[in-house]
Amino acid sequence: MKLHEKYYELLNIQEELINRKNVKSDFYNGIYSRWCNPVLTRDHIPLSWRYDLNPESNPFFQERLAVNAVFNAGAIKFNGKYCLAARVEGADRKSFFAIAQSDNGIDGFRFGDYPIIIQDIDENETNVYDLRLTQHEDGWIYGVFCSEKSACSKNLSDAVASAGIIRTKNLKDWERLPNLVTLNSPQQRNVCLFPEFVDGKYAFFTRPMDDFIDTGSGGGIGFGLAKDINFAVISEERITSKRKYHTITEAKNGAGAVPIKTAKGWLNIAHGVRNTAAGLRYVIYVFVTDLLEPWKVIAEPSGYLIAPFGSERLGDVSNVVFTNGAIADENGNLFIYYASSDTRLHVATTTIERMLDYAFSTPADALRSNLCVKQRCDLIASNLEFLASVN
Ligand code: M1P
Repeated sequence: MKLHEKYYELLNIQEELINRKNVKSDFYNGIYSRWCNPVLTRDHIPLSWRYDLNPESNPFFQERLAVNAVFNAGAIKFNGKYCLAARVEGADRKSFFAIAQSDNGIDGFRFGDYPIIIQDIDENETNVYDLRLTQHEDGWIYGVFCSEKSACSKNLSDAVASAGIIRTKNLKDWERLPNLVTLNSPQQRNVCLFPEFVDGKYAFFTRPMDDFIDTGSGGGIGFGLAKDINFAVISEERITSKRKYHTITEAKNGAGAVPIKTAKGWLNIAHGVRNTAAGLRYVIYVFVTDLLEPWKVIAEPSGYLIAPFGSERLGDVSNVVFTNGAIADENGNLFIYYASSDTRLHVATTTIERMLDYAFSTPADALRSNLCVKQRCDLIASNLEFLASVN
């Protein structure tokens, strides 16, 4: 029996998409480069995940299980390949995870044969999303993700979010562990495991929240320790990067990529959310924490690192950029994978050196217009003086 001719047509189009070379865009800020093409979109999803290829059961070659979006991805370098564990959202609104690999981290990402299969430990778990991949010093690669279920209240949108944990040694076979328990926070999202033990324990960034959407009394990104990863329990969450009035984190914030160890501290690339008349606006920001006391912020440049730009502004959830994965190469190159508007995934490239310069030399948020304009006037004054000295 022959395959439908449309199959070959779509396959050619997809091969062109995957083999398309990415090019740096002309965006400039001296901190990172943007790239013209997204690294992953729903059009990268293999046809065999969407179509029934058998003409007998699919005479019209209809898409049987459509994919709505490919976005928020965990990231890791594994066997020399740049590997992304993307959030794939079906047209049915349920998300799952799938690994795509590339040789250079900026283009050529290709999905494997199957999505990640996660053991079902709770029949009420309805959705899973935003996997953060950690190569831990204990030898395992961990994936920490949001596990969501209905709150079973009168409001159908009320949900309960917790942190699910899986682990693997080969990115193929995954073992599921019990969800993280945070004794003082009823809900958790954006939980992220550090790659190293802290005080001999597993260290996490958490996001204490009272409610599913609003963090309520949750004051920012938390830091907590768990003795045993097989039954991970955090009894105390210390707030690290705080939410602050009239800043990019006023409504909420959350850890993003797994903390990156540098000579000057743990480099953290997180997200901040503020409310606007047009809804929530998500941006990506940076803070650095102390190497020995990773709950202590030692640098937090004001404002955002990445905000939705140009066509990134539009999508299923517009005005959002979000990251949950970055890869730091041994030579200091850094690949930040960020999604725009919950629709597609991009890469921004930079170096650890540039990011540390950005983190430690950009002034902190002065928190008031009066003081912020003073910061700017100080910059202008020193520039005018410098220009006069060089002319
Ligand atoms: O829609 C924007 C983001 O919303 C959530 O992030 P947070 O928990 O900070 O509100 C997540 O669902 C994330 O996946 C999504 O991109």
